[in-house]
Amino acid sequence: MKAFLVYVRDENFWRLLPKELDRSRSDNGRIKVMGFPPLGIQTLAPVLRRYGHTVRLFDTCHPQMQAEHIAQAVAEERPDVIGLSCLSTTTYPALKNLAQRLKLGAPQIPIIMGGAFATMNADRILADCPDIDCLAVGEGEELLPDYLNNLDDPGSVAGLVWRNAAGIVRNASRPLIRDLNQFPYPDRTSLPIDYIESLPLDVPAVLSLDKFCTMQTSRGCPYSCIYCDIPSLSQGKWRHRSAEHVLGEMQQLNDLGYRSIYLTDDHFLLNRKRISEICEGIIARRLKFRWGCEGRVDAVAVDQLPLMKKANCTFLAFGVEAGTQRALDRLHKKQTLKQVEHAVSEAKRHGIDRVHGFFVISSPGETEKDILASFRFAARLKLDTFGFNRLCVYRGTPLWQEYIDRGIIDDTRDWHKWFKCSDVDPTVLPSARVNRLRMKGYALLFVRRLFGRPLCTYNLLRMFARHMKKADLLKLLWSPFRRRTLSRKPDLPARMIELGLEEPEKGAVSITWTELLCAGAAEEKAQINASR
Ligand code: B12
Ligand code: SF4
Repeated sequence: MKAFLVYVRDENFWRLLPKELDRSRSDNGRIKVMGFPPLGIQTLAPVLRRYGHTVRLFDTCHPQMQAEHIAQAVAEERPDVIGLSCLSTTTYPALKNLAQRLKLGAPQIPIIMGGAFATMNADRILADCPDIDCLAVGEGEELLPDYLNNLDDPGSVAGLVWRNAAGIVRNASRPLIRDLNQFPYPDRTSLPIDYIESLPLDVPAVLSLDKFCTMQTSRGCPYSCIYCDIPSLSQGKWRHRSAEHVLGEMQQLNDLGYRSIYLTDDHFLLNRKRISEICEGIIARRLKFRWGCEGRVDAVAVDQLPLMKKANCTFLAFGVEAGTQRALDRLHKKQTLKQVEHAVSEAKRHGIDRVHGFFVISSPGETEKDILASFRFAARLKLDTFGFNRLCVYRGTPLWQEYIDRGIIDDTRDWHKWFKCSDVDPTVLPSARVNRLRMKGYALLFVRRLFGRPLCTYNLLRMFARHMKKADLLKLLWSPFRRRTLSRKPDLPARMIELGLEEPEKGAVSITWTELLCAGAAEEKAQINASR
């Protein structure tokens, strides 16, 4: 069988490398894109090939892989199946347009959609989009080959949601894959694209021009932060590939010339023994790339940091999230400010080049004081880089469910949307105020950084300046103070639209006794911590 696998991009998270930054000597016909590779379809392609199928990959960031080109390739090559993949809610409109275009040209070729958003919303997508024939719920490595083998009998494919004459059918669910070591390594060569290590920002912030790719060594996370989809996607479990299997892939990447690797694991830092086996393997094999990963501050195997540094881990990103214990508790983060401080300072002490902090502001109940406290906390930490995003809510997260329970979201009408909490939740500061506070916070942070850690700031700017035009560097520095314009703004919930509201109604929520008591306890805890 022949399958086309298409990764549909969200235009806010990639851009072509500007010509003047392209220093490669040879024009090998590959284009250069600032963005992460489409690891989902890269993972699925070799699995299908192992079963004897032919696969062609598309990534819509390529100028020759736009809807019209894919439609033309479909018409010429007549694949047996088209698989569409996207990550998040934000890409659904683009994916729907593409499905419509492809269906129009080849109505008889089945279109199957997969990915995190598809997994969370399978039935609704099928009801909403007649051009998609079926949805893959969960991991695709076993499901997709099974589907290709049973095109005439979709009812037999566990994990598939599909349509028959009677309506939408949800087959029995497919269990999570137990043995992640059984699959071939992802195909990183057949797409004619070099992915450039960069920050997905609205200015071209190139980090290096070394050969770069992503890799996944484990899946899932056992925690349950209220804004995160991972616990439901991974059913609260953390599964991992063996160190040996991971090292085999790393060796392959090393031999292919990759010199920078980013681990997209939800939580890489969970198992000390595994971290040390991987690091020791990298050192023993003399692998030449540098690598980075994300993790929680409480689980950071602090005693592994020297080994990680020795194994050339140069980037660590922590989910810091907030600078008050009250906000951390409200987010169900299950970490303390002390743990944050400890993890960040240990990472710097052991020589990790760049330590990044992810922060969210404007979470439910957060006050102006709390938000500014987060910026002050960030300024105190030895972080090299940081990002302060406004908290957003996506379907499948505990916060989405809370908003349904509180009457803010109508799941039947709002399922395909995402919201900034400050746009919809009456217990969150209004968006305009949050934006002003964010600018104030950034200004505070910059001043403190500039005067408090001038050498570190200089080195950081030098790193960016290596691959960026001066004008872009200035734009980057200025960007926190500018209004970021996403090409697609978040919607408002159906109920607010009906009522003609542009801002949530203040005082519309009733706070329960439990919430009151918990908030009190958290406050107290923060004070105890502060007094130590
Ligand atoms: C790396 C990453 C990013 C990278 C982008 C990577 C890229 N390729 O462009 C960056 C940092 C840019 C990013 C940005 C965003 N992300 Co993100 N991201 C991730 C992360 C951590 C890992 C993705 C990954 O590499 N997975 C590894 C591959 C192997 O898995 P996969 O793609 O899911 O594919 C498997 C299955 O889904 C399935 N499958 C996939 N496609 C298909 C197709 C078919 C036909 C079939 C049958 C099966 C199938 O099979 C594959 C193998 O099992 C996920 C979390 C996660 N664990 O999924 C969040 C995640 C997908 N991101 C999320 C979000 C919200 C975003 C943003 C909106 C955040 C923001 N506001 O800035 C943006 C939107 C980006 C976009 N739409 O392009 C949410 C999505 C929630 C939702 N309901 O929409 C997730 C789940 C994180 C979370 N904490 O909840 N992200
Ligand atoms: S935010 Fe991080 S720690 Fe929290 S549930 Fe998601 S992956 Fe786990």
